[in-house]
Amino acid sequence: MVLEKLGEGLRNAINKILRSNVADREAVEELVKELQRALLMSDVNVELVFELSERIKKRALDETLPPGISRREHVVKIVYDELTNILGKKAYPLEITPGKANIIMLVGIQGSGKTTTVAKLARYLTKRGVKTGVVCADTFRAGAYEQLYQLVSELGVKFYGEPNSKSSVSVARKGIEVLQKEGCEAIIVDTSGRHKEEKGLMKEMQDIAKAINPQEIILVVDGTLGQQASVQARAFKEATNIGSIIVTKLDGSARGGGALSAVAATGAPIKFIGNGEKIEDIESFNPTGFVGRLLGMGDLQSLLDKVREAELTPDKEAAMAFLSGRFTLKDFYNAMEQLKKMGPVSKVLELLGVGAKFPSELREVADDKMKYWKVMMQSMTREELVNPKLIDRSRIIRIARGSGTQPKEVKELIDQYFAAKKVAKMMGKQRLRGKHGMQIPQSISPEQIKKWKGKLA
Ligand SMILES: Nc1nc2c(ncn2[C@@H]2O[C@H](COP(=O)(O)OP(=O)(O)O)[C@@H](O)[C@H]2O)c(=O)[nH]1
Ligand SMILES: [Mg+2]
Repeated sequence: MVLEKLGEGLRNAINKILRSNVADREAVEELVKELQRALLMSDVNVELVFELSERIKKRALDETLPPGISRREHVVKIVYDELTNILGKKAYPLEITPGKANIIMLVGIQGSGKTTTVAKLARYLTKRGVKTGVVCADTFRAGAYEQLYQLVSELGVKFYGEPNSKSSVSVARKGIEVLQKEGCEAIIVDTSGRHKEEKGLMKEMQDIAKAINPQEIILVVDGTLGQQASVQARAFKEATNIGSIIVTKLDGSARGGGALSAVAATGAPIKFIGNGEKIEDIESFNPTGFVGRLLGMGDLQSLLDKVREAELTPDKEAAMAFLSGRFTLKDFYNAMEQLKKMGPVSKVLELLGVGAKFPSELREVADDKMKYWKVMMQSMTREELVNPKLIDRSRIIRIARGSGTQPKEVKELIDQYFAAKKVAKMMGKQRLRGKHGMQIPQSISPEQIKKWKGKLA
């Protein structure tokens, strides 16, 4: 399991707040303290932890709750957001352009896990149908050739190396040439990284890169370095603009959180993480999914879905006006349109806690019907739009003719409008509290009406 300790700490903190009755200031502060503890134990940078805590606290206490979401759920969502943020926000998948040889070169100091990762990547790509070859351009370390050969020998991966060569540049160049001829779409080059310091490492990287012109250079960083991993990442990021990073040994490393967050903070894209010695222990890195798993995704996914759905809720005032029954035909249309934009109308109404009370035809107004409504309304006078009661039989015929529709279709629109108005009015009278606690007042002030009309116009 990746970052086991950190995940455990975070989950404990989260579960505590989810089980509590309230997420008041005290509970939020308690949560933040526990998060801090877990993050610091995982060697996440102190300043980063501090910034993160402040943001979580501020957002948790200041932000308006999406309807239907409890404060505790909201807090958890915020923690999720913020953790995802410090791990780099988005995923950077490895891109292989088909029909040509994509040259990928791995660099990193000795022992960081390069050779293992070359083999892991070769397996990963082969599994995805990419014809892959590897080159051992580590001419320094005795046994480097053997090691890589062993690792990939059973993968159906092409291999090139020269056990007795002393020139990494020439082996790399030759290897590319040979594997290209063999039709490899991805050629992964292993290097020695014998340097203790970043400077020497960057120099070697540039020498080989000049000779083989790779699409991508990947720095392999040892995750057990914790936040110190960022020193290499930064030097690397400055030295190349075609670079990405793989953080290894995140299995069991107590400092992996520090390594990942510190590398992400340099802005260098983390493409994969290594989580074990075995050749299949690699995964493409996606901060969203990663944090989800750390926090125990099972429960979290439904919560996140719920919040996302709730955030689709229409503007509160507009919704209240809609439900007060004080809307014209045009407002009715606009409101329906607004609702439709937010997803299936029935879903939105449900969220508002009024789904069941709406006439079913209204809940399932099809898009094409809405289109007709628009044309019909364009054939109405201003007066009619504001006061649909005026629309009698002869006006209906006129509107139908003007809009190229059938009178019975016009009638249907008018009927639905009145049906909605009636339901809304009734609910207004009941001073309905939305089942999620949204208050719908009996009447609304003229200011409010003006405001929401402006919004819908
Ligand atoms: N636990 C663990 N060990 C790893 C991982 N990646 C590499 N190693 C180990 O780290 C050591 C050095 O790996 P190697 O690939 O030879 O590093 P190189 O010198 O950079 O080529 C080996 O013992 C590997 O088995 C990983 O993700 N998890
Ligand atoms: Mg090696």
